Amino acid sequence: MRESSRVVVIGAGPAGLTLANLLQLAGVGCVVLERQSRSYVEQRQRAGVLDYASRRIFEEWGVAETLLTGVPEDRALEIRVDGEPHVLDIRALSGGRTGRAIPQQMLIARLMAAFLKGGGDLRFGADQVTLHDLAAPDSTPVVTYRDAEGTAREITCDYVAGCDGHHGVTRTAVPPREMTTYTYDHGIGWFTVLADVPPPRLPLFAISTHGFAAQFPRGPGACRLYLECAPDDVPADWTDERIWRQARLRLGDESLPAGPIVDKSVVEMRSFVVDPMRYGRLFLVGDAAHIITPMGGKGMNLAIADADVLARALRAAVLDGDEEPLAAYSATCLRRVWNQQEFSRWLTELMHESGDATLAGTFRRQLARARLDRLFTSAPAGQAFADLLAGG
Ligand code: RFL
Repeated sequence: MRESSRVVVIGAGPAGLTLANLLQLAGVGCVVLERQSRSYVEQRQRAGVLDYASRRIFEEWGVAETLLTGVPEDRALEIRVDGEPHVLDIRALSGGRTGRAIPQQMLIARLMAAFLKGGGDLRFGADQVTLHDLAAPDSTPVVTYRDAEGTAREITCDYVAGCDGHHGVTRTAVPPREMTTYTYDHGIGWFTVLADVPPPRLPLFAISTHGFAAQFPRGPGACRLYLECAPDDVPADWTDERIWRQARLRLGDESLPAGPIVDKSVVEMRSFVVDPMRYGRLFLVGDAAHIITPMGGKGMNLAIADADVLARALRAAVLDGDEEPLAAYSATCLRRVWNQQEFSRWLTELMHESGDATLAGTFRRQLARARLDRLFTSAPAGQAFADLLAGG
């Protein structure tokens, strides 16, 4: 089966579905190929905060109402130090540049519904996706795959968007000599659970000598807990009893209610960036090009920001014949990516070293505590933090 499309988007996560919607709004034709089923994609729970920069992207494209109606503002957060609460008023510190607290799967479901309502072509169960002729000077790319019925298909296109996450296939189509890869292991582990218990009033970071913990709302009746752990821990090391005992101890809240745990995993506390995020007519978007630790909540937001830059560049290339924005795509995105990697690493150090002295010693713990104190007492320090949370 042979067909053609301007753009083939590989992957229907936040990157792929944002890009697909923006291309549809721009009048640029695309086909989205997703390996998994629709229900799998709609139920995958991960991030929970859309930052201000992402909200602005959806506002600028005129889809904020469709995607964000009824979604609460992410207006403040609590940092609890040895059981003592400190509330940062992010709305005031950022001058009103707040994000929205939206579970990733809710955003995915809304993006998918909007794309399909607009007549979008989204194909689930696409297996064995393979890219050909990405950088050939005298031919255009071809994407081959097997559809959900097992039929071999072939799509000729002008551009391919690799939105297939960190373990996808598109990045592997790039010859290693064409890309520089940067990786960093943060040397800590994070054990995370999703639990059906009432969420905290505010997103909560907790610092104590027992180790770092965080608790974030994920909708009205659920929360995500993160617990610092040994880098080689596996989920089986964490019984439900141990999870709730450690959560209560670290959050300094003996009355924290336990409840059903619906998912347990160990998060890779590793960062990864490729440069450039382009090879010929293939453009890597989101986790396919970079991963960041969940500290700071930037993974999904970087994916949305990349998609915005690429959608604008493809619109210029396809509708106006102007390939300059495409030439600038990688550098434009990487500037933001490195800024957010720095923020995430800074926050990781701050939150972990101020509690657990076995990580970097007691001197570094005192430095981290001084930095924390500055956040609570210095308006410019609080504003700089809120500015980074806002993204951009
Ligand atoms: P995704 O979400 O991984 O989507 C990629 C899509 O591509 C599909 N795919 C393929 N399709 C076709 N052919 C192939 N060969 C394919 N291979 C893969 C996949 O099925 C999938 O549908 O990447 P994308 O779109 O770049 O989005 C990235 C974000 O999902 C990611 O950065 C965040 O979820 C990271 N993250 C968090 N980000 C935040 O901003 N805030 C958070 O609080 C936050 N918490 C988290 C997280 C990620 C987590 N995990 C499990 C990695 C918490 C966790 C536990």
